[in-house]
Amino acid sequence: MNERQQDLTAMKQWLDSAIERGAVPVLTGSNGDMDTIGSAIALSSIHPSLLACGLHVGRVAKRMVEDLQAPYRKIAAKGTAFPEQMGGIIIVDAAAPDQVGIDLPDVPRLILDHHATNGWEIRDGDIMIQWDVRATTEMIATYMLEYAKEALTEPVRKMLLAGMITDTGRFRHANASSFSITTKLLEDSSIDYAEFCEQIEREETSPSERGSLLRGLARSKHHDAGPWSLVTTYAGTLEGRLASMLLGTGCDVSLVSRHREGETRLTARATRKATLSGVHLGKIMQSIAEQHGGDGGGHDGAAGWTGKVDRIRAESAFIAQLTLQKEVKR
Ligand SMILES: [Mn+2]
Repeated sequence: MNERQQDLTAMKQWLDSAIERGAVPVLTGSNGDMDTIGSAIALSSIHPSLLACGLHVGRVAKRMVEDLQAPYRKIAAKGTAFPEQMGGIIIVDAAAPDQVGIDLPDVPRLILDHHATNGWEIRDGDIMIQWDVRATTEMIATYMLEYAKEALTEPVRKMLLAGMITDTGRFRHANASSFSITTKLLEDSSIDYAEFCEQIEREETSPSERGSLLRGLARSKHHDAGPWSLVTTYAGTLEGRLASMLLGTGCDVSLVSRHREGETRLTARATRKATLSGVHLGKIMQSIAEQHGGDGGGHDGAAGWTGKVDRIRAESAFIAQLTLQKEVKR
C-alpha cells in the first residue's frame, strides 16, 4: 500500500468510528473560498451525521451553494451551539486552528489540508492528512472515488470540480493528478465542463469593487527584490484578484497589502517560473509571522499574512524576505 492509500484507509477508519460516536461537523476555513466550502459540502454528502458549516462563505462559493441548493450552515464566531453528542470534528482546507475562526470543541479531529505550511497540533485521537495537491477537493474526490462513489451525485461532483477549478486558477496551476481526478469527476456525468466554467466565472464585480481594483492598479509600484521583480500595491478589497492581475504585468511576484482597523493583511502571488526557481511565499509569510507576530503561511505561489504592524513595515518585511530567497538555476 502506498502512503496515500494508507492515508485514505486511516481517514475511512476515523470517519467510521466518529460517525458511530455521534454528529460530526465539517468545518471550513474562514476565508470561505470555493475549495474549502466545496470540500466540506462534498464530504458531508457521504453520511447524514456529517454537516458542512463554517464562519464565512466567499462570493463564488455563496453562489454555488445557492445554485445547487447545497446544505451548509453558517455559524457564529462566538457561542456556537454544537450538537451534544459529537463524534468528532473535521476541518478542511485550513492551515491552522486560527484559520477556522471559532474555538474548537474538545473532540477528536480529522484535519484535511493541502497547504505547504501548517500550524496544527495533533493530539491523541486526531489525524492530519496533508497532501501536496492543488486543492483540498482533490483529496476529498480521491477519497470518495474509493469509498463513497454512490454519494458522487452531479451537484457533489460540481462542488468538487469548482474547488479544483478555482484553486488551480482555471487549471493554469494544475498538474497530472488534478487533471486525472477532474477527468474522473467528469466521466459518468452529464456536466458540460465549458458551461460549468462559465457559470463559476460569472462572478460579478460591483462598480465600487471595480473602482477599488482600478485604484489598486494605478497605485502599483515595481521593485527589484534581489533576483526577483516585484510589483506591490494596496487595496481595500479583492486583494487576491488584484494580486493575480498584477502578475499579468510579467513580474515574478506581486504583493497587495491592506490596512483596516489596526490590522494589516498581506496577500502575495508568484508565477510558476518563480516558484520553480526557488520562491516560496508560504515560507516568507511564516518568517514574517516569526519576526513581527501575527499569522502567516500558505502555498509556494499564493500566501498571506495578517498582523498588527503597519502596512509600510509589513511591506518592507516582505521585500526583505523575498530578497533573501536565492535563485535556483534550473
Ligand atoms: Mn485550497
